[in-house]
Amino acid sequence: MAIINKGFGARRRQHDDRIPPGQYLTNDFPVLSAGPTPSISLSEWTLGIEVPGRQARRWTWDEFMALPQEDITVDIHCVTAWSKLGTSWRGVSLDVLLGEDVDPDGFVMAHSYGGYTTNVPLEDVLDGKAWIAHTFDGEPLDPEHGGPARLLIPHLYFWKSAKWVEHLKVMDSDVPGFWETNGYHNHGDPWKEERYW
Ligand SMILES: Nc1nc2c(c(=O)[nH]1)N[C@H]1C(S)=C(S)[C@@H](COP(=O)(O)O)O[C@H]1N2
Ligand SMILES: [Mo]
Repeated sequence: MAIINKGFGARRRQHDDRIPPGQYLTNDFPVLSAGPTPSISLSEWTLGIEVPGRQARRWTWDEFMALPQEDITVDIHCVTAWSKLGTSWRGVSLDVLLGEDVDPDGFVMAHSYGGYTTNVPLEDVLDGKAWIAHTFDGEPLDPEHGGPARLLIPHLYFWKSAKWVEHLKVMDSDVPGFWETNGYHNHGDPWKEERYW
């Protein structure tokens, strides 16, 4: 009886309506990196933002941590088909970092320490949809998972959530990033299964 109930429960969980099509649930936190994990000390870490027509901005770790912080609990979805529900993070909203007067018609290229890049439309990172996260599950973000800080765009496949983010460049036109030039979809909405070209 117990076994039947357990099996039923597991099956029900796989059909959770928080899991996008073609995804399976995992409770692990797999590490997926295209290269080695860069080691960045907090004293050398900075985060830059470039917006056309504005002077470039750069925050040190202390300045970044002094910005308004948010606690975020979200589901995340990797294109390799794992989804993880209810992950909890702390970080700074891109609304704070980009400012209110940014033209939402643009695009953003995230540049990481180590050279990784990924592109997203600005509208996918404004209005409470994206953060630079430095804490996972109440602990400083592991280097393997992008520490000191990573982009978090939970409503897109997780390759858009650049680990070890170093600067964000706002652009008037769209330019593909690392995976987007290597066969991944330009946008990456898991609910539309925008996986590969
Ligand atoms: N800088 C950088 N960011 C990255 C990657 C990477 O290789 N380098 N991999 C991406 C991919 S494909 C995924 S699925 C997630 C994996 O994040 P995780 O290792 O914390 O699970 O990070 C994304 N961000
Ligand atoms: Mo991925």
